[in-house]
Amino acid sequence: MLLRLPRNRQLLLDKCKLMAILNVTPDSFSDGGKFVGHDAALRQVEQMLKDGADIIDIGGESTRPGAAEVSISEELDRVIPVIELVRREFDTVISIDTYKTAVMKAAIAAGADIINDVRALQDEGAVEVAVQTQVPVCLMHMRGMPGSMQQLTDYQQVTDEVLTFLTERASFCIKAGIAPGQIILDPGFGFAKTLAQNYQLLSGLSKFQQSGFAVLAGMSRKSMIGQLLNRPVSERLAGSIACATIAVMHGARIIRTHDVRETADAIAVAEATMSGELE
Ligand code: YH5
Repeated sequence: MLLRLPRNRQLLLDKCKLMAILNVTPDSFSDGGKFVGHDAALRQVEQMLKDGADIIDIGGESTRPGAAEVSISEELDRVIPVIELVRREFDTVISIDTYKTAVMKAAIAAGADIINDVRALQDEGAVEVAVQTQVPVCLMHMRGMPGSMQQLTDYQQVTDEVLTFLTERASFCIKAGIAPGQIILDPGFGFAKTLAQNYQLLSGLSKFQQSGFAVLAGMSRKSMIGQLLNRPVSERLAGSIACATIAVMHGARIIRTHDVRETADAIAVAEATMSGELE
């Protein structure tokens, strides 16, 4: 499996890759005022790359359950300068975490390589941006919007329904002109799912891999860990590592994480177990 990136680069998914989360919201890099601290963001990227990140996932809108929406211009103001700076300073792969077509377009022009969309390219014009630019796309499953989604957790069979949604979205994208090898599927842990449903999805993750598309899993610090273990966000590292390890064992090709160094170690152990690489 190989993702084709802009400017004749590529990302080989033979081994599981690490997507490091870079939140550029005012609360994450605040100088106390309106400005987001670009220096702090760049230093964090430098550290994440040293720790083993393969992709820097830049997001300007919190999509946590219950979070408020931000306007397009606010989101652009947050992410575009950071994408330009990261592109200029580092030779790394950049994904843009957005569901807004205008943000995708501007982010790719500023140097982003991958669209990471929690709404699976359902915004008007989003599929066309992916077709025109030919960048890889991560299609994630969710229901409703972040403000309301935790009321939308009625499923007959969560794994089958999420997989059906994602493969239908993938077919639609392929018909529109996106290359199948450029599509990544993500069950969307924590997005309109109960605790039990999140663990059903994790346990059934190999069904997603069997679809033939690359699979991305993002469970880092989420409430599926906090609720199960009764831990606050600051104490969810061990649980997050366990989730990442299980996901790799079930075929995930990209793990999205806040804790790069620790997750890189866990992935290396899981890969050595799976691949026979040491023989
Ligand atoms: C994802 O799963 N998630 S944003 C609640 C938390 C912690 C973290 C403390 N973007 C995903 O990271 N993109 C987000 O509780 C994503 N897959 C992909 N592809 C939510 C998040 C978070 C939410």
